Amino acid sequence: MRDVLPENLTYVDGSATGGLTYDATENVLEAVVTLDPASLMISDATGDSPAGYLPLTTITPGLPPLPCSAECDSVLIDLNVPPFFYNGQMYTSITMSDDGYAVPGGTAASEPFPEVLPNPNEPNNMLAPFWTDIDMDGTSPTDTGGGNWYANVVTDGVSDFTVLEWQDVQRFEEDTTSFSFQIWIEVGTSNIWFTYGPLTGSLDPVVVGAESEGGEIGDTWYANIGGTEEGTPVAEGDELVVATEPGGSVTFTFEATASEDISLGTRITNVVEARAQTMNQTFIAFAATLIEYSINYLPLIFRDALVSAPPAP
Ligand SMILES: [Ca+2]
Ligand SMILES: [Ca+2]
Ligand SMILES: [Ca+2]
Repeated sequence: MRDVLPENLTYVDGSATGGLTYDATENVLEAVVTLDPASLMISDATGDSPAGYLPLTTITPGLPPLPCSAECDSVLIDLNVPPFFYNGQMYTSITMSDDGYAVPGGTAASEPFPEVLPNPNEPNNMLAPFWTDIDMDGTSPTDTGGGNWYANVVTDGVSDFTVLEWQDVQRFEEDTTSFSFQIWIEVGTSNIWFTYGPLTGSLDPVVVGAESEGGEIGDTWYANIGGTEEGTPVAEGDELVVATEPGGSVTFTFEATASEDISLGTRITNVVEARAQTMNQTFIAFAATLIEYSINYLPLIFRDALVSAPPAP
């Protein structure tokens, strides 16, 4: 962080806080600080999710599946949902992909081939309980594949949850497979879980993970790509929690005095440059202060006005 003081300001000695130091020769305030990175982690939450895997059609008998295309493969569906938070941001929409992931805030990117997360390749901001090439039951009478997707808002009487579900879905061209899993999002919070029902078939390939909006941070709970595995394979009954922590912050303050000859109506603009060493990016911020009044200090004259109490008799 670097702040070259405007010429008509004078730094007040000793007033800088937050790790700022003042260099009088250049009239500049500078600080280099290390902030806690933001984090996004998936952990075991077996027994701690709202209801584990609970088919939406069990909660609401007769609930229709979400609409789909003739093939119901390589499809995205945009859903408006009650507000929730993910990685420090509020969202009121989410896009589901047939391929076992969802994207808070939406995406136009459909990607059947899973990659270890995080990954800056599109799609980003992924919540991926079971990313693999899924082929569901489409509207065409000759369509291959199987299974359906559902979404609903359910309540346990205390909290409301947006639940996204892939039910008995097949992997593309593997008609003996059947996978059931859900994303649970507690409305108005950042509480997000992945829950798993029956998973029949090979886990190759599949990625279970989550990542941030730019794909910079994230976590992979399990990946199996061409038989190369990392993490713990998911199984029926598993419950995972996706936890995000926003990054650290720092506040700098200092005082400065405007020079005496500054005229009313002058706007003092202070420009601050902040650079993130890891991102190779520079951010500029500025504050403009309008001088609207001036005060003339009158000399104060102290007189010897203390009156001594008369001595005790
Ligand atoms: Ca299909
Ligand atoms: Ca990505
Ligand atoms: Ca697919």
